[in-house]
Amino acid sequence: MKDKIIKELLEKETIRQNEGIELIASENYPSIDVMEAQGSIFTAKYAEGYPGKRYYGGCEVVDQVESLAIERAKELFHAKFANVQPHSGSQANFAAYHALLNKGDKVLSLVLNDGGHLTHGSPVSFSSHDYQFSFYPLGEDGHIDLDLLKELLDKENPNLLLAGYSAYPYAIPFKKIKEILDAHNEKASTHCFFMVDMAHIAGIIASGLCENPVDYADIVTSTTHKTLRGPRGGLILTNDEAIAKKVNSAIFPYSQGGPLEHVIAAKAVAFGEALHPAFKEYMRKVLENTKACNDELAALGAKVSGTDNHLFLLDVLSSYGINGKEAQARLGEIGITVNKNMIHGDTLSPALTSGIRIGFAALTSRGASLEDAKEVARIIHEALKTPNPNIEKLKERTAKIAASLKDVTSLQYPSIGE
Ligand code: DSN
Repeated sequence: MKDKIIKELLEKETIRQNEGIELIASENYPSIDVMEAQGSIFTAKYAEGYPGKRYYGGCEVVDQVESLAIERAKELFHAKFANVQPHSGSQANFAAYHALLNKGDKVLSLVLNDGGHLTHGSPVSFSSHDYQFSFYPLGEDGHIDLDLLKELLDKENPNLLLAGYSAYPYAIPFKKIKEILDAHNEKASTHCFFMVDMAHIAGIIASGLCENPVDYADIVTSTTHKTLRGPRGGLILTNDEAIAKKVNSAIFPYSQGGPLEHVIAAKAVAFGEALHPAFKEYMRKVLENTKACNDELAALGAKVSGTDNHLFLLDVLSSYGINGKEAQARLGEIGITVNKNMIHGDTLSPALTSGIRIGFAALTSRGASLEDAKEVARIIHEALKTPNPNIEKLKERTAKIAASLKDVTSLQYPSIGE
């Protein structure tokens, strides 16, 4: 690369990622094949429209790329229709709302502090400006309270019920939610659609290790770069042809222009990797590592959420008397990257928080073992339990784990496309 400044920054970031322990639950390391597709000449092509119906000439090759991505996405999630063009999860959610709702319609979504996403009705997001949001809280045990959800559905009579979250460590009972919604819809004056944002757990769903929301929801949105381990981008799935048509128009021409065909090529590669049986083994290891770290911290006396998926929440305020912001900074000093996160019933502001969110999708992609996951727990505990831990010693322990893991720029995963 000729641009010296960017080259240097790229090298710095590669070192940071290789020498650190990445525990942000929404991050992951794609394969070199995904990165090769994403950095390819497909970026030079304009292709407004959809395969076979483009506004530009010369789309015969990108048509094949996009069709392959669509077919693989459908196979992976057992969906009848897929739109692979959303530039991000937020764009996917924007289009999904537009496909199902009229401006001003009512949406029932999880209380944001309990793990929702900005596009799920935050006052600072378009979502709360275009639609009227009301919220269902989690039950006292931090799990979805189905009785309360039923009550709120009947009370609020929304046009859309939204499930799927950013910081929820437990299995989501999609089937039961759908049963409750069906019972509500039988007697309600307004039909309520069901939308699932599966961004965080897409990889777990693809592996068949939890319920598949595509079987129950009218629309499922996702990102492709979290547990699914693809390029940064979005995805929308549905089994309903009429909704699929509305989704396509909501993406192009309503909210996006030319699709990012280089990213769509990378999505096709990632779907091909996720369709390979080896991906299920990877995902099993992610779940095992996450649980091992959670359990080790619990054994050391820390207050953790427990986990059924790729993440858990550590209550640093109850466990160590510090807030999430301080914990994030302290762990950052020793080479462990996490994010501060609200926990259920949090009394601190989102800028401080009482917890941190810990996920193992990324570290497991680098080959982290159960022993590594337990050692990470012990390092976190040592780093947070006293105000003045031995930073240098803890840094050495983190560096030792990182050095034993695979290089983030050369990861290769088996694919059905081989
Ligand atoms: N920013 C993502 C997360 O960290 O969960 C959600 O899009």
